[in-house]
Amino acid sequence: MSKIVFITGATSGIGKACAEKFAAAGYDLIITGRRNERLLTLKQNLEEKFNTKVLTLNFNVQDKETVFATLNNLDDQWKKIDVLINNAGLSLGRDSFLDADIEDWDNMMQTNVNGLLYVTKALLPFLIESKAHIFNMGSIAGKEVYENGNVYCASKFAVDAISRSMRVDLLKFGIKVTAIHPGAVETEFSVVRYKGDKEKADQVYKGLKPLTGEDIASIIYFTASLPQHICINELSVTPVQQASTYYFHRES
Ligand code: NDP
Ligand code: 8X3
Repeated sequence: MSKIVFITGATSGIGKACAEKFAAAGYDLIITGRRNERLLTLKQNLEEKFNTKVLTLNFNVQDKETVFATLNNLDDQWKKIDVLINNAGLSLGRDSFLDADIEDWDNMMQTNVNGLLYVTKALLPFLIESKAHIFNMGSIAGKEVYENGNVYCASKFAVDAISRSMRVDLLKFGIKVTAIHPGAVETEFSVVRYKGDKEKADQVYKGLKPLTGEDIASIIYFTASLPQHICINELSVTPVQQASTYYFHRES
């Protein structure tokens, strides 16, 4: 029987790259996101290319009732989840405390923190049963704050704290918990953050060779493939031209 990976936010960027990586390695997949057409296209491509089984679940991770209703009703064949990748997340705006939009703050906290909690809590009986490996997508923004990063940073500090707590509370079940803390990864992240302003988004990666979703997917796959007795608790990973959320060595 193939192993099963459950990936939130698989419609783009890191989550999509994880889906491709794990499918290529023979996993069956449960992929989620709000953009259903993208999920269906990805399912079709992965099934054709890798002859793997893919279940798509189309929900907003903020929607507690739907998350629990959907995940509590998973068909038996999909319950033995070996790897959960809590990846869905976003940043909205890069404004000071004074100027930031409170709706953006709510959206980030409800997605990056509440969404991750809902999905994990709903799946927990299955994860315990299969001694799963949980990956939580943090950020270097969850390790140090930067100017105008305020609530995005707070949401990722929360992911860091939640990952540590999960590791302690789930220790007795043999569950592994790995927090991944990337620096600059070129995905749709900055286009979302700057609300479609592609020019502003491109500036984030100017003069840099940023990480790709595939880079992070390879790291996650490697970490998930280690022997059962080894757990990498957390990984901080940046492009070689980035030392922190603030220090970059850009080529002009
Ligand atoms: P993308 O914008 O490319 O992908 C984000 C994914 O999250 C999409 O699949 C999106 O799917 C999903 N998502 C967002 N909001 C929701 C929601 N409310 N419900 C369900 N799914 C949602 O960005 P990345 O791949 O870069 O981001 C993935 C994770 O990595 C995020 O948690 C981000 O914070 C983190 N990260 C990114 C870094 C970067 O530089 N790119 C660096 C550090 C961390 P859909 O819109 O279809 O719902
Ligand atoms: C994304 C990395 O530095 O843009 O989490 O916040 S950063």
